Parts: sequence; structure tokens; C-alpha cells
Amino acid sequence: MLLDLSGKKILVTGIANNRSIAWGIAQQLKAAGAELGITYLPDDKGRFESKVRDLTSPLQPSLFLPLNVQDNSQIEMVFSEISSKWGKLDGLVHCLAFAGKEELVGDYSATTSEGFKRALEISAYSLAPLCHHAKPLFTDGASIITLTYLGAERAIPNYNVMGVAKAALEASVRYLSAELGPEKQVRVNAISAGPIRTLASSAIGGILDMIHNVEEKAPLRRTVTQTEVGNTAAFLLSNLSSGISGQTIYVDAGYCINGM
Ligand code: IMJ
Repeated sequence: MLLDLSGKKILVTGIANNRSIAWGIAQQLKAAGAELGITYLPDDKGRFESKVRDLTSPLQPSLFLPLNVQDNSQIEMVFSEISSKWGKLDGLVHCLAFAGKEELVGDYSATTSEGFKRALEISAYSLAPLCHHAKPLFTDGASIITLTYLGAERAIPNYNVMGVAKAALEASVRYLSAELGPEKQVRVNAISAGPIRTLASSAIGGILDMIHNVEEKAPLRRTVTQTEVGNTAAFLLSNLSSGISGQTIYVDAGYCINGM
């Protein structure tokens, strides 16, 4: 049986530019035949909107919508648009994360309450309300994925509050999996991607060290590509993975198996 997403309607969040892992995912989903809805983060000057629109137009998304997950009315708007345009949803791709720059350097103990709340709200909590609003639209066998990182379970220098947020996200995947599975065979999984040079990583001190470390030590002696993460996403959104739910799947060139 070949991987086939034709007829599937999938919402992809978290594309910021051509380095975004979400962009790699969207391209592979389209290549497998999916019909896409794409969201972008609205900002005052509309910079993300035009950038993401230009980038994604070759994928001919049938929905292109603003989504700031900190604004509940925007979440409601996205799913009311999906309801009227598609009347159903076969897949949801959650690739949203944010922490303040100051929280991603130095001591974890220096994390402020506001910084903690913001990182956890955007990077972990947001998956729950998206699933909640999508629930009535999910078809039998719908699939939800999110992105996580090894820093959820190991102390990785400077990852700090994002590690705590990803730990909460991975636990959310298990609780959502338990909630959404019984009625309609809806599955929820996370992809734990190895380090890639993305917008979310470029601004970060020590990221190059981490990449060099992976190139030296991972079983495959290299980093992974957006396309490899995208291909695993396509698998998890397809019926080929129909027996997999609640899991964190590592797409990291094998890095996490090492003892040191
Ligand atoms: C992020 C921080 C510290 C170490 C890190 C990372 N390593 C990797 C990342 C080793 C691979 C990238 N990553 C897995 C993330 O989840 C990044 C999230 C992120 C990045 C930024 C940068 C710009 C900003 N806020 C951010 N919020 C979250 O202002």
C-alpha cells in the first residue's frame, strides 16, 4: 500500500519562512495529494502574511487564514472557516512554539512567571484548544501531529523553559490521544525532530555546537532535513500509521539512542 493523502483536508500551522519545519511538512503533504489549509501569524505590518502567502501559493492552499493562538476568537474563526469550506477535517499539524529570547539563554531558575506562562501557553497549551474546536469536524481516522524536541526529556543548554513546554506538550499528546481515540479513531502523535537550521534555531546561542555534535555522534552522522521530517509527518497523517497514537516519534538521525 502506498502513501496516499488524496481527498484528505489538512490544516498546517506554524509556517514562518522557507526554513520552517512546517514548510517541509506542508510540501510533503501536498506531494502525497493532500488539500491544505494554511495559517500564518498576523502582525501589524502584514509581513508574515505576504511572506507566507508567496511561499505557499505553489501549494494552492484552499484556505489561508490568520491564527494567533493567544486569541481565542481567531481559533474560533479558523474552525468556522474550515466548517463552511470543507465541512470536515482529516488532519491538523501543530508547529507552534515561542519563548522570549531572554528565556533561552542562561539560568533556567531565572525564568520569569510571565515568560513561563507565555512559553507554555503558545508552545504547549495551544494544542488543546485547537483540538477542542476541531473535534466536531474530525473525520473517522483523522490524525493530529505536533513538533517536539529532545530538550523535553534531557537538560539541553539554553533550551530552558522550552524544554518544560515541550514536556507539557508531549504529555498533552498522550491525554489528547486518550480523549480523541475512542469515538472516531482520531490519533495524536508528536515528531521529535533533531536540530535543523530554522528561524526558531538561528537566533540561538550554541545551536551550531549542537549541530556539530549531531554530525559527529548521531548513528547517521548528519542532521536531518525538513523533507525527512515532512515525510514522517505524511506517514503519521496517512492511514499507513493507523495503529500509532500517543507517541513521540524521533526523526533525529538516531541521535537520542546514544549514552553519550
Ligand atoms: C532553542 C533554544 C536553545 C537550544 C536549542 C533550541 N536547540 C535547538 C533549538 C539545541 C535545536 C530549536 N528548537 C528545538 C526550538 O524548539 C526553538 C524554539 C524557539 C526559538 C526561538 C528563537 C527566537 C525567539 N523565540 C523562540 N522561541 C522558541 O525569539
